[in-house]
Amino acid sequence: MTDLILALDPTSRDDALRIASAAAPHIDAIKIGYPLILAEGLGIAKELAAFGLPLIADFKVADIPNTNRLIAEQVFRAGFSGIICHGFPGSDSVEACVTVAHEHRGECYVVAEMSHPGGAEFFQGGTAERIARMVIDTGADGIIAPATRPERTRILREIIGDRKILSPGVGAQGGDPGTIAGLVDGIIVGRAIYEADNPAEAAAAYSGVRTNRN
Ligand code: NUP
Repeated sequence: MTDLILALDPTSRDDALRIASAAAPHIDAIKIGYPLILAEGLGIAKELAAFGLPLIADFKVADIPNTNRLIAEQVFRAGFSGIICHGFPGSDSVEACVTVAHEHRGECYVVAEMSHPGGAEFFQGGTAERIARMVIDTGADGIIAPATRPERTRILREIIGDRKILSPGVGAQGGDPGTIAGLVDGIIVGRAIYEADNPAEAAAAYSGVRTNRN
């Protein structure tokens, strides 16, 4: 089954809670990051965790191991169940996030290749593949790989085996849910749900991917 993960990037608490509430019956997890947290504060995490769904912190953490550890501890203390970090700072930095995540029975995902057009500039040419191998070596739970380039995500799947792939880029960035769903464990959808006239209906439509995992 492919999960549907709502990327909740509105910058007002009221909009975020209204949309999360409408979408909740149709989604498997919520992901928030800088837009909502910088606007409304870290306390929003506890309010969203109350929906009873996994809550992923998309901070793309990318610092030295000690700072990554300090950041990850705040993330899990705030009520998150998962964290996204970058791989390019090195395996020791990733390990710091993985260790804290697992101490809290949470998950750590590493960005292997980004979904926007510029994501092809630095992540391709072997980097994404190296990061995917690092996920195996560090015991991380999975990677973030692009729905906008299913052919790249297919290559990364061969490297990471049954570790998870969460895939942004569906909807607003042009990725097709039907094409990517069979390759990944979760699709991440933001604007196509939270900017829809009827977010519940949009979430229900994207939740069709749940039947598509090969
Ligand atoms: O490579 C990535 N692409 C991406 O869009 C890694 C991400 N974490 N994201 C995030 O996924 C992005 O920051 C946003 O929160 C979400 C996609 O949102 P949307 O394009 O569906 O609105």
